[in-house]
Amino acid sequence: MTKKALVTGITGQDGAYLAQLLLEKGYEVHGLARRSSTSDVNLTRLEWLGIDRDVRIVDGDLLDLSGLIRTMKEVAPDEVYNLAAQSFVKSSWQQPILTGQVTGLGVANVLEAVRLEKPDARFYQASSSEMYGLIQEPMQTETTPFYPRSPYAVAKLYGHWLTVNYRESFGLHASSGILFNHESPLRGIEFVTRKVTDGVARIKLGLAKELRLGNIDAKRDWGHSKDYVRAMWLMLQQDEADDYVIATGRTTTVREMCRLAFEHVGLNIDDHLVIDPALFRPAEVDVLLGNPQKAKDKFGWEPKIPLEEMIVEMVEADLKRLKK
Ligand code: NDP
Ligand code: GDR
Repeated sequence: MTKKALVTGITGQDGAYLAQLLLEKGYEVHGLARRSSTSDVNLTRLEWLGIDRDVRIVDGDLLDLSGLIRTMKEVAPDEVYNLAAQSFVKSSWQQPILTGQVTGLGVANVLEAVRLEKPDARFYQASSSEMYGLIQEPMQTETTPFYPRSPYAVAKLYGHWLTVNYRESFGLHASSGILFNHESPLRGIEFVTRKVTDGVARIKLGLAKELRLGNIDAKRDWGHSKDYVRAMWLMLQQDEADDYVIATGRTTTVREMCRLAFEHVGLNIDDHLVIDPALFRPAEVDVLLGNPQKAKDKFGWEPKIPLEEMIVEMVEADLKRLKK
C-alpha cells in the first residue's frame, strides 16, 4: 500500500526537501499551501528541486481549523509533518500576535484535526533550538530546561508542549524534533547564512560593495536541511513517539561562517563587512550547541554535510542564480 503524507509548510525550505525525500521513498505527498495574489501558490522551491508536479497541493492555512479538518478527512494521511510557521525570529517582535497564532496555536489546530479525523496518523512537530534561548547547559539535550528569548521561541514552546501533551493525553503518535539551525541553497534570504552567501556572491559579481550584518558574535550549531528532513522521517518510523534533538554537536560564530563564504570566492571579509546596530535583536540567543546522541542511539541518525561544504554549495548556488 502506498503511504500518504501531509506536509504543512511544503513551500518552505524543509517542506521542499522533505517532499523530495518522501517521493523518493514512494509516498503520495500532499502539501498544504496558502494562495497569494502574485501566484496561485509559490512553488519556487519545489520547482528548483523539479518536484512541483509530483506533489498534490491542498489550499489551506494553519489558522483555518475547519479547512484542516476537511483536509485531514479527505487526504487521510499516514503521516503528518507540521512544518508551517512564521519562522523568522526577528519578525516575531514585529508580529508577536500573528507569530503566536500561527507558530503556536496553529499546532493546536493541526493536532485537533489529527485527533478528530485521523487519530492513528503519525505526527511530527517542527520544534526549535530557539526554545533553549538563555542557555542553561553548555550542550543542549532533550532534558535541558527551556528559556525562550523571542515571541517566536515562546510560540514554539507552546507547540512543543502541546505535542507532548497530545501524546500523553490521547495516545497520539506525536513526536517533536528539536532541530538546531539548518540551511541550504533553498534557505529564505532573510536568514543569516543565505543573506551572507547571497551578499558574498553579489560582491564577487560587482553587484554590491558591502554586506551589513548585526551580531556576528552569536554562535549557532548549523547543519544542512537535507540531513535534517531525514531525521524527521526517521522519527515517525519508530514504534514509540518521542522527542529528539537534531544537531551537529559543533558551534560556529556568525563571523566565522561569513569568513568561510568570503574565502571561497577569494575575498577578504574585513574589506566588505559592515556592522549595523539596527540589525541587532531586542534579546539575543548568544550560543546554541546541540547533542544529537539520542537520535544516533535510537535510529542511527548522523549529519553528513559539514558547514564548510554547505556554505560552498550555497555560495555557488547564489552565484549561478545571480548570473542568470
Ligand atoms: P520556512 O520559513 O522556509 O517555511 C515556512 C513555511 O510555513 C512556508 O511554507 C510558509 O508558507 C508556511 N506558512 C507560514 N504561515 C502559514 C500559515 N498561516 N498557514 C500555512 N502555512 C504557513 O521555514 P523552514 O522550512 O526553514 O522551517 C520549517 C519549520 O521548522 C518551521 O516551523 C520552523 O519554525 C522550524 N524550524 C526551522 C529550523 C531551521 O533552521 N530551518 C530549525 C528549527 C525549527 P509561504 O511559502 O506561503 O510563506
Ligand atoms: P535564527 O536564525 O534566529 O537562529 O533562527 P538567523 O539566521 O535569522 O540568525 C542567526 C544568528 O545570526 C545573527 N545575525 C543575523 N541574523 C539575520 N537574520 N540577519 C543578520 O543580518 C544578522 N546578523 C547577525 C542573529 O542575531 C542570530 O544570532 C533560525 C530560524 O530558522 C528559526 O525558525 C529556527 O527555529 C532557528 O533557526 C533554530
